[in-house]
Amino acid sequence: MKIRRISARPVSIPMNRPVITGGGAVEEAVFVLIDVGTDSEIVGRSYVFAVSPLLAKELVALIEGIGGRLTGEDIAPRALHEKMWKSLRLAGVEGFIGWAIAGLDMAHWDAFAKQAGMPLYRVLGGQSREIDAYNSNGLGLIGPEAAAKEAAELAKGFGAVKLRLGYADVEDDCEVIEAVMDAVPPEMPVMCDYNQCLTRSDAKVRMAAIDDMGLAWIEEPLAHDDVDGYASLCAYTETPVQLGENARSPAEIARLIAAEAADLLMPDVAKIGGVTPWMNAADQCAASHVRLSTHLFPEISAHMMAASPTAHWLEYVDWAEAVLAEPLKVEKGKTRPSETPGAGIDWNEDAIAKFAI
Ligand code: SMN
Ligand code: MG
Repeated sequence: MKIRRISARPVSIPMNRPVITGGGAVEEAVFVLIDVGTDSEIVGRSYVFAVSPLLAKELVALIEGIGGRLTGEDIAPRALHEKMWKSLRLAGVEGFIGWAIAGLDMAHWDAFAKQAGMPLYRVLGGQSREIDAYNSNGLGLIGPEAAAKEAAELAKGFGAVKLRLGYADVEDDCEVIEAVMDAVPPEMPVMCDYNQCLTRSDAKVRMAAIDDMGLAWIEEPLAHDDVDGYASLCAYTETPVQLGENARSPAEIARLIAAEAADLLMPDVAKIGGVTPWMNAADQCAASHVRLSTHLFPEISAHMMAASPTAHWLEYVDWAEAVLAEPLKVEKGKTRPSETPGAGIDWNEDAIAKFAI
């Protein structure tokens, strides 16, 4: 099965609940939808999150440019990943170029699994299993009353919720944590995310205040690449420290593990460069007995989690749902990967026409 055509279409989907984090706001969900056509009927599909609307056009150009150079190649995802990586390493395969490679890699895996007639998790050697899912929609910096109301709604049908922190004062952080914990069912895990907004000294103060509040994890309190800062923070914090959504390669995951810079890891399939490097990172977490969660992209992430021995929590967001034919279902806090051949990504073309940029 050979690659024939590539298309990348930007869409902007209004969010049900904008996410205002301590590290920046996301008010509309801008995605680039990728179709890799082949010389059979099979089309490999995936999407990447452009984060900012400013970046959609450039991401489309990179995906079509990098993907276009693979015309005529066999759909062999690992070999194609190596090819893309080697052809761009002089330019640098991190950041934006890496996201384009990741989108193409995800579409290649989708096509490869479709050709095998199997859901992606089986092609990765996994088994269908229940995966714990937390609701990561909303819960931005909206104050204790609004956060409590939203948390009660978001907790329905989910195993946990995650709130964003980094209010002006540490007392505000504590107040919101208490309000959210009171609003969700007793014993429901509550995660929190600082989105890299604290300095080392701020972090010392905030960690001291929130460490005994019973949070399930504290995510990205420091700049994501402050490996030494994280190593000492992990040593003095009782609550597990979660990190990894900004890892740009499996090598970065290896460094975080070696430095004991995180108790838990959650690589992002796009930021790390695709399914191929994500599974490499997952294997390192398994080898080092580190619990592994996902970041965004819930549909394809469910497949990768089903093939990951230390799978922990799947991050559920509904941001791409409007343009998907079959959104991921979460019931009673659990999800499973889709059963149709591929990664479970199919388009709702009417919605795409409506949200096209
Ligand atoms: C997050 C990432 C990207 C956009 C909004 C929020 C956040 C998360 O770090 O982990 O969900
Ligand atoms: Mg995060």
